[in-house]
Amino acid sequence: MNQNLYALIQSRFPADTSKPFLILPTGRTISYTEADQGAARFAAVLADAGVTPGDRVMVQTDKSPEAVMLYLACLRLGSIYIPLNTAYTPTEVDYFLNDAEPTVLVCRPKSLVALSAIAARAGVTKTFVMDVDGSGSITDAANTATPLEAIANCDSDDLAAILYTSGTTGRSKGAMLSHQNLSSNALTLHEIWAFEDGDILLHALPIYHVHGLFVALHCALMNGSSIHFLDKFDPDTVISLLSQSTVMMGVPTFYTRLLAETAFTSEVSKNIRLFVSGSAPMLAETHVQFTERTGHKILERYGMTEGGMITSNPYDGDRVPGTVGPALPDVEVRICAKDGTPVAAGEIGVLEYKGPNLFKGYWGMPEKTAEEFRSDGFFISGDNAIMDIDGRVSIVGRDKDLIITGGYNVYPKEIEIEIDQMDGVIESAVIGLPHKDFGEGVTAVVVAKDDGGVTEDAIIDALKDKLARFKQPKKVYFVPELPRNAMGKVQKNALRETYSGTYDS
Ligand code: MCA
Ligand code: AMP
Repeated sequence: MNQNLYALIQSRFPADTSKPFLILPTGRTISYTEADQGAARFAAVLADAGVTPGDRVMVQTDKSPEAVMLYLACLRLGSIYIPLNTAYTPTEVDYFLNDAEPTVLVCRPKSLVALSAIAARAGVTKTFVMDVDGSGSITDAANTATPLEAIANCDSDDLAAILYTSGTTGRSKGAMLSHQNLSSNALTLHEIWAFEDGDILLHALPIYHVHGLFVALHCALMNGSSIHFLDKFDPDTVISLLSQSTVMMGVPTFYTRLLAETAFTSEVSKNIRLFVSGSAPMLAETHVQFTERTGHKILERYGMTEGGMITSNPYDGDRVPGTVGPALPDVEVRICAKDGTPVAAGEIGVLEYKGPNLFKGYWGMPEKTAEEFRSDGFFISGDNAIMDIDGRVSIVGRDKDLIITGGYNVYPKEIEIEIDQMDGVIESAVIGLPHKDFGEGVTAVVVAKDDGGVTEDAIIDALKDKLARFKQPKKVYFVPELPRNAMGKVQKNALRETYSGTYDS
């Protein structure tokens, strides 16, 4: 049987494919038939540009129906889809291009000048553009192409996508996700979250990360559902569409921003069957406020790029604030000491997991991959967790030096490397501090040379062209020296304590 995820998606189309698949706030609607045909046309364009099964297609575009069709086209063709955060600068994209060596790049028109030379140097054979509204050279070509209806025959281990995730060393790693990784997770989530006839998804997440691209989109596709498809999260638009939707998924920032709106009431959310949160920890107080305001209990789940969704609070049964629920039915989770020995229920350790959702390793990094797997195939997540006697998991911290800001991961090392290279800087430590809106705010603590003349503005300015905006420090502190322990390691906990109130107001 063809394991291509697109074959599964197609098998789940609604009986009447004239049903809306994507509904935009502008009133534009894309039916399932149009999406399927669009995918076939984009597939034809990619094939024409020389893309064959296993080839990479790198995409840095805004969120539009055409961007979704392009993703579906890549699946259909058996090529490997590589979405990039639109906030990444050309310098960052340069790294991804050279690492993944895609055959085709699709970027925004405004990035074309900066990226085409870089792409050509990295061996890209064809660069297309796609604009905010989905128009552009690739769409023009698709509009006149003869649809490529075939669905490439894939084995379950064949790669469907590579998603880049930053690393503790500062170098991003491409997580290789197979058709089976994606389809198993999609089917499991569709089932345990009880998707049903008539469900309509409210989709305000970006589509270059697991949450928006796979979790949200695939659940709707497994259900043949319609999606209210927003180009970004905007509280007013979300509130105006809640009454016409039944499921919404978001990062905690979505929910705290909704709670800040007086128009967000139990009345406007009464048709919602399920609110899901993940990608970052949700404060217990947010859960409580949300229930008080709307009567709904947000279902919190836990996942990561390398494994999609791993645990979930139950659909029926207790959704406990501060916990992320038990392992998904087809996933094994254990909590271990550093040496890989499982710890007792209730004790803190590092969460490890294994299952059909678990990725195939990091692109071109066999050693790095090997370091993060146990010999029995479990993956070491780097998240500190506790599992209670009933298998319910709580994420209590991180073993990895990672900041999560508004649902985006930022590895301090990547920023420290850049700051440390600046004239007038001796060294730096980048930390995440509690932030009302983003959960954590990226903050730099810098040791400057005596008369180096470095200022906060100069540091932030120097990072502008190098790092995506969400990675740039929202605040820079200067200190004479960094606190270190006896081993010489910077004590980031001490820094976090000292500056904890930075974003209180
Ligand atoms: C934007 N900014 C940010 C962030 N987003 N800064 C820190 N963290 C962020 N996440 C910057 C902007 O560049 C801007 O800078 C300033 O902050 C304010 O922007 P604002 O307009 O408020 O931001 P926004 O456009 O409304 O975006 C905020 C957002 C967005 C809606 C929370 O970041 C978002 O959609 N996040 C979702 C991320 C996500 O999908 N994560 C899932 C990863 P300035 O004004 O100074 O230029 S998948 C994952 O983690 C796993 C698998 C899982 O479990 O799901
Ligand atoms: P990413 O690399 O973007 O896939 O982010 C994955 C990381 O997000 C995980 O390793 C966790 O640290 C974090 N994460 C995801 N969901 C949750 C959650 N519900 N609670 C706490 N942390 C979470």
